[in-house]
Amino acid sequence: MDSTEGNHKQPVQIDLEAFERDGFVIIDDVLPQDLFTAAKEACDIAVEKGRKEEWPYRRIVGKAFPPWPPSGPDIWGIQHLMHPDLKLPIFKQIYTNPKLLSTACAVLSLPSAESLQLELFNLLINPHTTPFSLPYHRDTIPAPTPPEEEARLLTRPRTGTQYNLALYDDACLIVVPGSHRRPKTAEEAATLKENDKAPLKDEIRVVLKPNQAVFYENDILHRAEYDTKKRVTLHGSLGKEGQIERARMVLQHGVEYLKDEGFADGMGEIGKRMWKNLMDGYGKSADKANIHDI
Ligand SMILES: O=C(O)CCC(=O)C(=O)O
Repeated sequence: MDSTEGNHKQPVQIDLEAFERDGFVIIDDVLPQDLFTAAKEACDIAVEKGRKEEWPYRRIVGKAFPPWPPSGPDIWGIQHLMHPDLKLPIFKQIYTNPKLLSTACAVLSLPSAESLQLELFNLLINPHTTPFSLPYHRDTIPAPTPPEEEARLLTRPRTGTQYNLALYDDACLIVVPGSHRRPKTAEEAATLKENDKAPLKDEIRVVLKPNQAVFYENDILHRAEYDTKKRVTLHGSLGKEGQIERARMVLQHGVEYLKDEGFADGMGEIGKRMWKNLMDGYGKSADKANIHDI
């Protein structure tokens, strides 16, 4: 199986100006039809295993961020889709889909997918019975960070990207366009101090049709609302090769399977290279302790 041979260098046209300005961009018709259908089938299996507790790595309703407890009232995500124990190797093929990789290269200004670092691949789903929502957050900047420090952290060079690829209609993600480039306004800070799930001025819902993906800055101000309407949305992250900090963040918690020498077998040359880039970065990391998740 190799989904990336041959056409991985085909550039994808994305509106980079909009991405820089708004902090997100939507891509149409991501997967070829046969892979899109196969992705839905594989996700059905993964979701069923998650709901039946046959798969232990799940996002549990009631908790927004990792680590998640082993069980709870309901689930809103399935973690580690590329884990060999899940026995759904098609997720490796989807993760290395040329259009996804090419979009990541465009966002990260990389010449080809050989310069990408393999990271995480998860699934965001609707809770079955228990509506749930996430508070406003930036993925790598804690909410209480003072505005000056928040402003400084938001000027760090972009080292990775992430996306939501919808397999069914999805309008769960809510973002404040442009908020990846500035600290919270005084009004936003005051509103969120009262209620960290309160609507903010200028927020919008990111509405995705099946087979559309949104690539977004993980430090954009965002929240999410999950009702019980069917949601099956793939959530992946990719880094730039040589990003030692990101490699450490990916590999620090419970992802021993990624370190297995045979992990990238069957992923094709590009997938193997991306995996090696991750492992090389991790190998260069001196201190593998006490860091946050991405
Ligand atoms: O469900 C979503 O689309 C957003 C998830 C999210 O914000 C997160 O995992 O940090």
